[in-house]
Amino acid sequence: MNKKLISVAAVGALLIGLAGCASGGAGAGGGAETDGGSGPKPIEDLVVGFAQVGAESGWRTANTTDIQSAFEEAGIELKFSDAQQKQENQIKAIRSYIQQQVDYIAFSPVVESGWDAVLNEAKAAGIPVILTDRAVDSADDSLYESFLGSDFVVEGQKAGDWVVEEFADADSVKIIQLEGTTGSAPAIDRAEGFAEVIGEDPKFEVVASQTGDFTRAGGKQVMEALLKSNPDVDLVYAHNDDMGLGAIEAIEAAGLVPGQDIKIVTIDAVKDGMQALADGKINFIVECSPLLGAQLVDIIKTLNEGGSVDKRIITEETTFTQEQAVEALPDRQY
Ligand code: GYE
Repeated sequence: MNKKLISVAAVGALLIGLAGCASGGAGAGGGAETDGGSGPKPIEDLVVGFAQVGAESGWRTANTTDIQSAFEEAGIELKFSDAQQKQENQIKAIRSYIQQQVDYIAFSPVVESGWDAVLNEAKAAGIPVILTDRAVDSADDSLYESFLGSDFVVEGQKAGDWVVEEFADADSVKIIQLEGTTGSAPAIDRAEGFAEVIGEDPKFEVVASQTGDFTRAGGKQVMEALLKSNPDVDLVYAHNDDMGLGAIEAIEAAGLVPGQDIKIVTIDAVKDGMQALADGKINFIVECSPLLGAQLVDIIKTLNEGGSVDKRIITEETTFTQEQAVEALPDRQY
């Protein structure tokens, strides 16, 4: 008898769902409806396309693993592509997701600009887009449902705050900045936040600033060259751990002691970075969390149920000194 009641209820729900579909006129996206006209699509029927930046850093691989396992756990099908840090590859991947009529598209834009055309195509196809990790500079924010990720300006400010304190007694501080991918939101914002803070005191001088493209090899190569022209540098500010780790190799190869002769501050706090911090080779790390998978799944579930999500969802993060890294390392997941 109980079973019967449940099945009657289920059929009822199905009918309501179907009626909703008919009156709501479900588009290609199905789950895209925000007019409340259609019921939620069963989770197991959802298909999400994710266009990843690449595999340039420890942060990125941790981010990929986290996203893939969050979707697997939720039982939502995830189509995944790796753009190898090229915008044209990401645009191609997004276009292919549109063609396949996925229910949602999520992506981490390799650079900030140049997205309006493809985002308009997704909009026209009725497929909602969620930005994860990195922002776009589109003036029209109706082109995406939400932007989930860190506040990179604040991260740059936190790095700057540490530098101001660390060098409180110094008369002059020469700084090399290793920038992330040119034109990417984290490279632009981390430079801005840092410059804002150190710019308040003229004793801080950025003697060289170049991109290492967020990779370890890039950080090493740039640092090797910049060390030759700036052997008296006091500090390296690297926009991510990997470039800082590359810089450590270059500094050691030049016969200097990283963390002592040249201080190093980085952003991310991935395991290799934390290990170098605990070992005294890096002096301070500002955390940037790659664990965005569960929140991305939540956003998709909410939209699928016809709910609304915040346009901007900011990740919570902390900072680490060398002592704090020693303590945190044993439990660090990535
Ligand atoms: O800091 C870096 C990665 O976009 C926040 O990209 C991300 C950055 C991260 O390559 O390691």
